[in-house]
Amino acid sequence: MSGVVSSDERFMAAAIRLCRRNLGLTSTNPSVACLIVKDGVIVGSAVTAPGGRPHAETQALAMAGDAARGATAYVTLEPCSHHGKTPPCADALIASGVARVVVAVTDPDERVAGRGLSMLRDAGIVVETGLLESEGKAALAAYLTRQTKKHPYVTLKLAVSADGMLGRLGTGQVAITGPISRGQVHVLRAETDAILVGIGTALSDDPELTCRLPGLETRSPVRIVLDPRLELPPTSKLARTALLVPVIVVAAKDDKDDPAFAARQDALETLGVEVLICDPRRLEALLAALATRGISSLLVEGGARTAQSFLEADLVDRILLFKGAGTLGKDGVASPCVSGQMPAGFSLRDTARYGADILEEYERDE
Ligand code: AOF
Ligand code: ZN
Repeated sequence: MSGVVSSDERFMAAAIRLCRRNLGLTSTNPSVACLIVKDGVIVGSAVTAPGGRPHAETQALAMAGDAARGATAYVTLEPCSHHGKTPPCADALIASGVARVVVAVTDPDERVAGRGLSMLRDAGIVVETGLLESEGKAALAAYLTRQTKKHPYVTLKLAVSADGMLGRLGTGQVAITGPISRGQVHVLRAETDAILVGIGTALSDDPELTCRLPGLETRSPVRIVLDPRLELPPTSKLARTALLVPVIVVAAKDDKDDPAFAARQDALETLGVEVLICDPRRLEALLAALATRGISSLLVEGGARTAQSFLEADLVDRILLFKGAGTLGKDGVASPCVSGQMPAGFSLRDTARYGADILEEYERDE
């Protein structure tokens, strides 16, 4: 490798970084970024607006104004060609007079799927695609997975002690990682549409599962509890905050003949909790149901049994292993996977150090 980075790569890398800003905010729409560059200077830049519209290109072109004429547009996803809630971005790019469009990833949406690129080419614009494609795909993973597989992109997050434990039986939350790692987990929550735990974790830890970083409090994901027998107490933090940040409890059966079940359901629903009847052992069906509600990314945060069941069902796309420096000893609950012994089919993509902790990021092989 020469080590020389072209200016095209630098601008596309900047666009990919920018598009991450609205991850988790654009509903079923991907968070796309567009830079308009004229004579080496960025004259317009934008990311898909919260809610999904306007799209990135029209905003960046509006910022560039006349300077767009003869410029290059860098877009992380192929510009759209369809008349949806907004007119096609390909038409807006053509009308602006840009000379060249560089794209990272083509759009699998069947209304687009290459048509955006051919509209631009037919109008005489130079079009290049596939620049920093794997980085672009990583940023768009949630959207691409929902579009192509009809289920959310699943990230399994595990905080593991140096002796391979996730926590201690019956002692509630145990600090395994430090404050920098915990901040990173809250960023992850902000970027993700939904977060999921099993009822065991909900009962023992009474977690909130919200994003509590200053300024990002409004970006908490939908909170989901796998709760076959509907045991989540109405007094739990999750139930008590359900009107502020949505909570979905997934129960195995709608047992109308069981008055106790019906009473528990009633109590939770009164608090604003949604009870979704879907057998939690059929995770694939649950993920399909979540995707149809527009959930494109899911963060599985525990505990050991829930992690194990997602791994056994082969439904995990990415594993984030936060490794703490301390040990928990013999009363620990063992993690289903530890560094150096990851499930087959996953490869290490990245590592980072957060204070005394190490994060290892594994991705499912294509
Ligand atoms: C772009 N730029 O910034 C985004 C795009 O429901 P609509 O009309 O907003 O269309 C949604 C589709 O638009 C979505 O599936 C994807 O194909 C594209 N998203 N396209 O040109 C953008 N967010
Ligand atoms: Zn568009």
